[in-house]
Amino acid sequence: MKLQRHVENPILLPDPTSDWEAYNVFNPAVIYDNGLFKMWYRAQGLDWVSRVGYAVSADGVHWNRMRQPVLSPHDGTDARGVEDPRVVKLDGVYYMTYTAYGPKFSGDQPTHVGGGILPMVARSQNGITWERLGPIVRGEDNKDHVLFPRKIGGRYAALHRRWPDVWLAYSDDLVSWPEEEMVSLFSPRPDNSWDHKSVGGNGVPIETEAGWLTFYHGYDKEHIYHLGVCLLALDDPTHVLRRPKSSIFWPEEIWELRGDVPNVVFSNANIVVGDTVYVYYGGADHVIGLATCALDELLDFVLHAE
Ligand code: BMA
Repeated sequence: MKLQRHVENPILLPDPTSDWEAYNVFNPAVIYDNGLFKMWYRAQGLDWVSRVGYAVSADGVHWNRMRQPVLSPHDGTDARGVEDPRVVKLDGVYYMTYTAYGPKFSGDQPTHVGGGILPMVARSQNGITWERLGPIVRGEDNKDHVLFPRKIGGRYAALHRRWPDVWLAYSDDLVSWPEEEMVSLFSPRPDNSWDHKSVGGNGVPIETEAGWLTFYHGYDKEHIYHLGVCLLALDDPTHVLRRPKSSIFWPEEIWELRGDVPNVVFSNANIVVGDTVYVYYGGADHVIGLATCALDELLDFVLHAE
């Protein structure tokens, strides 16, 4: 099982005429909303600070982008950038999870704890103006957080990456995420496999009858990023039902092997349109690609592969 690259890849490139997205565009969130593909993507320009740009498309391949970013650093906690958006629409409201990158903070005090990142949640009525709700947790190396597309047991749920594992967290209001309820789901695999060194969640988990079809990324000791899938129980996603050993995507094209960071395919979006899964990803932290597969083939793989 392997995702198929789109023939028009890469589908979004940096814009040399724009100061904020001149160098890199990568790691986009995408949703399919009222017949329109909507993309929020990470961009870096002349100051190397990450911002989030916005683009729309009728076919998921050709995009019209806004001239200005829709999310930019706003205070000391994200002075070095807002990174890796993941977006879901819940009850008519857009929610974005993204990584705020700033100086190293613990609580309100600069410190050496936590790598200087905060796993943030924001909300928007129109996808363009965003209100920040705050981080899931503070003072630790935590990112790759993504909301489930509906409440589970009456509560909001999110995957997050508390290094080196993928974890689950619950919340009543998307602001408070009780520590007592945080649970580790899975770890890097203890052999020489593709996800041996690090793992993290990708796009919004896909609800199927068999469980939450969940994309994740990992890398090995050579630091080559792969994408894989697992299946989490619908009512209790802390229960990992299946986690096939082989990955389903890895860098092969020149723009995935070489760019700003080599050997990276990094996805924040795996959406289902019709019977097809569209996986959007950053290639080498530099450009954006699209790869697809049939949903039923992927389900067959996650259910039956070794
Ligand atoms: C991760 C994230 C991604 C990036 C990847 C490879 O830690 O920061 O944004 O694509 O590294 O550089």
